[in-house]
Order: sequence, then structure tokens, then C-alpha cells
Amino acid sequence: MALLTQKPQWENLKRLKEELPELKKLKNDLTLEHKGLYLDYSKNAISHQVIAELVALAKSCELEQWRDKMFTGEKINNTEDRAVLHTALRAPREAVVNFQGENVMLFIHNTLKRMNAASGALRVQENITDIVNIGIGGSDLGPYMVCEALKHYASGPQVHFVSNVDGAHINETLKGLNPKTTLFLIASKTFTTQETMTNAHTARAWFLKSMQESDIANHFMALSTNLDAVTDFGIARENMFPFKDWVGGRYSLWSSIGLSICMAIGFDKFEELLAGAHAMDMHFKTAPLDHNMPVLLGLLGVWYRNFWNAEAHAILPYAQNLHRFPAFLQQMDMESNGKTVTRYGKKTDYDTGPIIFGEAGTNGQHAFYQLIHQGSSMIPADFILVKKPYNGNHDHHKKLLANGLAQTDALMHGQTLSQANGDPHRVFNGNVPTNTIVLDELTPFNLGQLIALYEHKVFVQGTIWDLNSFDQPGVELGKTLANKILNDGPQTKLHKYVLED
Ligand code: G6Q
Repeated sequence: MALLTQKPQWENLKRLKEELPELKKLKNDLTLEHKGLYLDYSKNAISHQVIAELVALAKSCELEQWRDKMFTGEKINNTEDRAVLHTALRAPREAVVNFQGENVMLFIHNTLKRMNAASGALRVQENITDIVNIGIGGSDLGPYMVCEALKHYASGPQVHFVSNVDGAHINETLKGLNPKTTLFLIASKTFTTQETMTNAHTARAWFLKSMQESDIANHFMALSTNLDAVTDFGIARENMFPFKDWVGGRYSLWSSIGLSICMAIGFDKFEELLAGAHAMDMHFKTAPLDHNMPVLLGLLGVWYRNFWNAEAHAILPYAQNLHRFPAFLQQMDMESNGKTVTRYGKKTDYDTGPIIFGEAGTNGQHAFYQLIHQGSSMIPADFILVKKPYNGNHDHHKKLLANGLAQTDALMHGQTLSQANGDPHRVFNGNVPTNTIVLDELTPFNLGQLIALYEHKVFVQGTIWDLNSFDQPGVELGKTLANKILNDGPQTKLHKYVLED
């Protein structure tokens, strides 16, 4: 296969960029709808020709073939020799997904059944008022983001999330809690992660100050793939909710890692979340590439990253409950595509994953939007709006939506010197591309669709850039060096300054 930058489509796209009128002069009318999710991508510096060429590029990178390999359980995570089957976690009961001679749907639905029973029982018991999920990275960001996003459905015990190894995190969380009414979910795929195991042991010691070893069975559960480590910790097999190594950490909220979600909003709502993700999986699998939401978002990202030099991409949800969504996507995108070596070990000669950042609107407007409007870099942005107020307050909601809509207009059209009455400080160049994604309501189903939309967008980009989007070797070096400092003591003057009294 030709190297990416030597493909004819690459050259064509370079030329098309030069020929394209500036964004504010374009009159695109480009929208796509899917089951309660509406995408307006009119405010992009594109033409039908650009889209056609980007789609041709995707085809030449065998996007459809790679997509099918993912769905059918081929080991596309080649560096870790693993399949990538998070899509099976949200497939319906009757689906058949064979992996190594076994239909994984049986295992998935057995686990879901147990999650249903455990969360159902817990939500009717009155003796558990608080749940503490202890996990980090993929074992924290996804369930935490979803519990926040669907807070307006929360009816069960209060769910807390502890991730940082900074003792302040666990200690501040435990301060207000009563061990008799607290349940700990130790969420760790490997059950060896330093931060999680440290926090889990601290939680256990706190618990045993006033409770008995025999009480652990009713107050600690494990969400993991590592049965031996779970039982060594003192959690019985029946209190472990398993998943498999073909679920990547940042794609694991759909697995037993989502137990905190079931406990917070109920299993039926968790199933709706899965159904939404599955609906997006089907769309990604079957819609033609030029009418395929994740494909279009992915291709637009490639367009700006590789042909417009855009180093960053902003995620701007106009919904307070989605306030953890940018942080969640930061991991999903940057850990997946923040790489410059291809699947089979060649150094890339093109840019890859952008810097992802964002904040819930309108807070961001009073913080970093200045730079998006008038800074020296072009930063494409996704605006995520929710049509129906989910907290019943129409006055607030109208203001919120008007702000989001106005920002995309301002970013596209800008303001000329004469419109600014000759004041150069008030000139806005405009021409900043944006997508507007509208959820008709912030329901579990729509959230499931939205998350899967971005998962597949990241997959599309990783495929074009020829990356393995499912490993994360870049996080290892720092861990090794931290252990060296812990085991061998300070190595440098700075280490000594920081660590010695
Ligand atoms: C995600 C990464 C990483 C992982 C954490 C926690 O894709 O692999 O963020 O989720 O390091 O790992 P454990 O779940 O094994 O504790």
C-alpha cells in the first residue's frame, strides 16, 4: 500500500485546499440525522469535491475493511495481540459474535444479568447510601462522565469517584461516609494499577477500623479481568464482575466497569445507553461513507490536522451535565491517536492526533474562547447542544442555546474592521470551522450514540493515519521511572529537593 502522503488523494486534497474560497464565503447546507442526533456540518471549509476526495482517501486506506475487522474480532490491536470488541458489549442478546470459536455474547449477557441483579438489589436495599468507585483512566473517566451526564435520572445511592493517588482524593471522599452504608467498587482491568490498588487498600483499612473482615463481602466488589488478584485482595469470586482483554480501558464503560452507572441510574437506563451505542455502531457499519457521521467527523479532523495545520480541536458541550465529556474524549482521542509510529513500526511523516480540550458552555466562553476567536492558530470545534431542557428551566435553556448558536456564527463570519468601527482590537477574522451536534434530549440512548460517534471518529482517524489506536505505550516510561524513584530513592538534585525533609 502506498504511503499516506504519496497517495494521489493526498495531492488532490492539497490542491483543493488552495482552490477553496474562504469559509465565510461558502454557502454549504450539510446536515445528517440519526435517531435523535442531528449533525450540522455546514460551517466547514469544504466543498462536495473535498468530501469526495476525503472519502476516496479513506477508501484507499481500507477503512471499510479495518472497520469490519474490528467488528468481527480480528486482532487489530497488533502490538498487544488483542481483538477490539467493545462493540459486542452493546450488541443485542440475539447477536452472534464469535471470537476464538466462542460466541462472546453468552459471556456478555451473563455478566449483564449479574449486573442487573446486583444493581437492582442494591437500589432497593436501604442500607447502602453511598458507592465509591475506585479506578483511574479508562476505569474512571467513562463511568464518571456518564454518571454526571445522566445525573437527572439518578435515583439510587450517591456515587463517588476516586482516581488520583493523591491521598486527598480518597480521604476527602471518605470524610462524610459511614462504612456501614458504603459500598466500594474496585474498578481495574488489571487489578495491579498503582493508584487504584493504593486507594483500594486505604479504603479497606478505613473500612476495617470499624467493621469486620467478614463484612468485606457485602461492601467490596471488583470489576476486573484478573480473578487471582481480586481474590488475593479479599474479594470473593461472586463479588467480581468480569470482562475480557478485548475491551480496552478507554472503551470499557460498556462492560462491568459500568456497574456504577447501573447503580446510579438503574439497569434499564444502562441498557438504553448500550442500545444507543449499538444504534451508532449499526450506522457506522452500514451508512455510505459520505453519509456516515463518525466517518465525516473523522475525515474533517484529518482535513484540518493534515491540510490546515490545526494542532488542536475543541469539544464544547452546551450542557452542564456533560462537563466531564471533554476530559473523557481527551483520553479517548489523545491516548488512541497520540502516536507517530505506524501499526507496523514506521515513523510517520505526517501529523496525527490533535490536542483535545474543552469545557462546558458557557463557562468556556468566559475563559479560553478569546484565543479561538482572535488567537494565532485555527482551532476547529465541535459544539454539542441539547434541544430539550433536562432540568425544566426554559429561560436558562434558551439563553444557553442562543449562546452556543451565536458562537458558531461568530467563529465562521467574524467581524470586519468597518463592522468594528475601525477598532483593530475588535476585528475577528472568522473562518473558524465548527460542527454542531444536536441531541434532541439528553437521554441514555442519545448519550450512548454520542459516545460511540466519537469512538468511531477516533477509529476512522487512526485508520487513515495507519496507527494502532488501541494501545498506549506512551504512558509506560513515566510509570517505570516513578517506580525507580520509589525503589531506589532520589536520583537527581530536584528529586532530593522534593522528596527529602
Ligand atoms: C485506557 C488505558 C488506561 C487504563 C488505566 C487503568 O485505555 O489503558 O487509562 O484504563 O491505566 O487501568 P486498570 O483498569 O487496569 O486499572
